[in-house]
Amino acid sequence: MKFSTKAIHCGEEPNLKEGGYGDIVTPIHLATTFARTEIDKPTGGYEYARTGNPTRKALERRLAELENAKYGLAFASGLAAETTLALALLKNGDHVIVFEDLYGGTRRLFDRTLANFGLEFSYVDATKTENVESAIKNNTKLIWLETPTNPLLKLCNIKAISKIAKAHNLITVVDNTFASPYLQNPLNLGADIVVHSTTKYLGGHSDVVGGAILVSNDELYAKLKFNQNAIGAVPSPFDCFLVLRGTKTLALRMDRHNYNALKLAEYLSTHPLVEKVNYPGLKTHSQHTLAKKQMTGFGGMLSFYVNKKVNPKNFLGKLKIIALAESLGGVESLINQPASMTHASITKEERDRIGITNNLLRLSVGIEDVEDLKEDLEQAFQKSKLITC
Ligand code: P1T
Repeated sequence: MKFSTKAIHCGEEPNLKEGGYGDIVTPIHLATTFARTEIDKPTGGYEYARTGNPTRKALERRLAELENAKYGLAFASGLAAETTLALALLKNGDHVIVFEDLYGGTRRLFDRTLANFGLEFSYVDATKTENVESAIKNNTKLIWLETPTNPLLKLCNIKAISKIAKAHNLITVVDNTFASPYLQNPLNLGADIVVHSTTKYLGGHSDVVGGAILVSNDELYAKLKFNQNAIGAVPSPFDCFLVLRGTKTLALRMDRHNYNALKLAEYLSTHPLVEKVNYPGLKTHSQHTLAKKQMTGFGGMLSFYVNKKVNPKNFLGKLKIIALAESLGGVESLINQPASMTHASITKEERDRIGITNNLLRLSVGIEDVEDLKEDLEQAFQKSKLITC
């Protein structure tokens, strides 16, 4: 079955058997508990809704299919998924190698919460595979990658890094939120685990917060599944329904996100008020060849540095269609200043070192008419241009 068909049908086949209603969409099962006729025979396999419920099961099966995984696990947020993963697979004294450019909230979770439990994190520039290999220590257990990264749209070579990880018996995790499973499937490239913030492209409409873990290894799954229930950071049935609904149009939406983002990246890259554009679809992107190899499209996210002739704060205030807001991956275009918003929890020194400066703006390109988006950006540039004599 091809992606678009799987995205509509997998996980919610209508129940046409005796007693079923043939619902074409999965019902929102609100029951917190499930009655049984005998003590050791849960009806339909469900006992208590934190442990599992039919709406969540439908979502978990669908997400697993979309990532070519054997198993799917849904969570209350992307960070809930990440926390559960870390607590399930790591213990006091373990070391994790992390791609240094990544969502600020993930870094905050690692440095300010999980580090208190004796986990050690090293941040490396994983655009160069050899940097990952040379960071491996005796206590390294896991490699954490985001690709493309948030907010600089850098890539790392999933296949090459996963190969190194396997040789050292390490687990490779890829946060695939920016690409979505439509554009990239890390498990096919050798990664062990995929993480998603389903709040973004999978939900797609900025109306639900959620997360997911996709995995094929039985042993890793057993630990993750146990901790999904033990920790309990699970999504509500209504939230599962919203993400399930979102996935049905993922392929259509991503095609438009790709198209619009490339158009805007091209427009911005020749703009006299723009210093640099980060978008893997541009031929000038230093990893364009890798992007073509490991992705089937370049996605809806881009970031750019405005030059000294524009005050970024004024520019953001002049936009009319594109909303100034955190988050990404919805049908509507959103813009943000990572240094003061999504990545504010990283120290200024570290932000400057990585390249997250005040003139960096991140654009989540929506699926509106791209001409309207271009006009919106242009009028904001003109109104925020500093007049120099
Ligand atoms: O917000 P939440 O569903 O908990 O997901 C966290 C998360 C994980 N991974 C990536 C790559 C992310 O971008 C995020 C959340 N990011 C934003 C809210 C943002 O505006 O970048």
